[in-house]
Amino acid sequence: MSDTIFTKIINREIPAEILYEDDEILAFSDVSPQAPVHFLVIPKLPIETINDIQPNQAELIGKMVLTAQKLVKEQGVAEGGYRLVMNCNEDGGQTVFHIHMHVLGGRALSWPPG
Ligand code: DGP
Repeated sequence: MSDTIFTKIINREIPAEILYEDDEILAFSDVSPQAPVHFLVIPKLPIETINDIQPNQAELIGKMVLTAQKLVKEQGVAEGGYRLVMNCNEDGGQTVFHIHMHVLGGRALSWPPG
């Protein structure tokens, strides 16, 4: 798999507003925010799509959710509510082929999506 823009963010080759980092996970603000709070949680491991997640990566995916949970508290939107979104492939609207969880909050979000 060729590097995506997210590998460049992990490697600090391009700047991003980093909110959290450990050995396996990175979280940073989305460059094109769709809500007052909009950040991305990614694994450092470059898994292309949700379709490519393996059973032995279940803990890693769980850590993405727990990272989102920690950060929404810090950002003050945990109680008001928020949304976690993972887009997959063309119909899902995926544009960066390194899995990522969008975390959106800070306003009422419409449902269903368009
Ligand atoms: P998706 O459409 O689900 O693949 O979302 C990709 C998101 O990545 C999109 O909301 C914009 C964000 N994004 C793309 N390029 C960059 C970048 O260079 N920096 C940051 N911070 N976010 C980016």
